[in-house]
Amino acid sequence: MRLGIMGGTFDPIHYGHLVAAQEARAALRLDPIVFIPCRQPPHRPTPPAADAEHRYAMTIAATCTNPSFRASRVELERPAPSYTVDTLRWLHDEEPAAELFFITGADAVRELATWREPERLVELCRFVAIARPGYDLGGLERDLGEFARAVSPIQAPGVDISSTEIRQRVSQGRPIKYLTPEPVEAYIVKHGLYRGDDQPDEKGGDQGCPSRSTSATCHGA
Ligand code: DND
Repeated sequence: MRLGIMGGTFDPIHYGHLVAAQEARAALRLDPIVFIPCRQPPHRPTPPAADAEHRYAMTIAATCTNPSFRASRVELERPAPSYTVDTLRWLHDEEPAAELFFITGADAVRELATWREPERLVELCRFVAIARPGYDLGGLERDLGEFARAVSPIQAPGVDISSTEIRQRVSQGRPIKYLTPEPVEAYIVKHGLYRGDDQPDEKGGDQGCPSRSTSATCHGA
């Protein structure tokens, strides 16, 4: 099995993440691809805007129509911070015969030497670096140095969407339609995420939102 892993904060997940995963899947014949929202990203100074359970529910909402995509709670079940090396060790133990491929933006993988236990990381998996059109792949190899051998760059269509922009748009009352799948948009509205005010959200409410039990039925990651 060639197992793709898409790790992220997913605050919220959007079409940029989904296109990147799909391109990696096609280019390297990966199946399945597991989306793993982190509890607390180790490299960000501030905590995510949305609670980890909300980010997980949105990840399920975005991925459950693709038979090759899964969502996993593995990093939600561990205490923060969510180090990738711990997740890869766990996956390696769970699926010893699987080849592991960690999918990440080319910008993010440039910082690989600063991740926790980078030498162990490159033993456990191959990194798939998603390069958008115009990205200088020569520069990437130079910056990666000794780790370049563990990275497969692939060119992907540029989908210029960021979670930051989606959060800003929501807080300003601007549209996010067509930036993220409709069920994610509906989830954000329903739970009042990213509004930037103090209104309580409806987490755990009874109005038909994705719950843990329906998620498991949908995905079983
Ligand atoms: P992000 O916070 O960048 O996630 O975290 C990415 C992953 O790296 C997480 O699993 C982190 O735990 C892990 N990490 C980072 C640094 C250190 C360590 C681990 C460590 O263990 O020491 P986002 O939700 O912002 O983005 C998810 C992925 O999608 C990223 O790789 C990002 O570059 C990529 N991305 C896009 N790709 C193509 N088109 C777009 C994209 N927007 C984000 N529009």
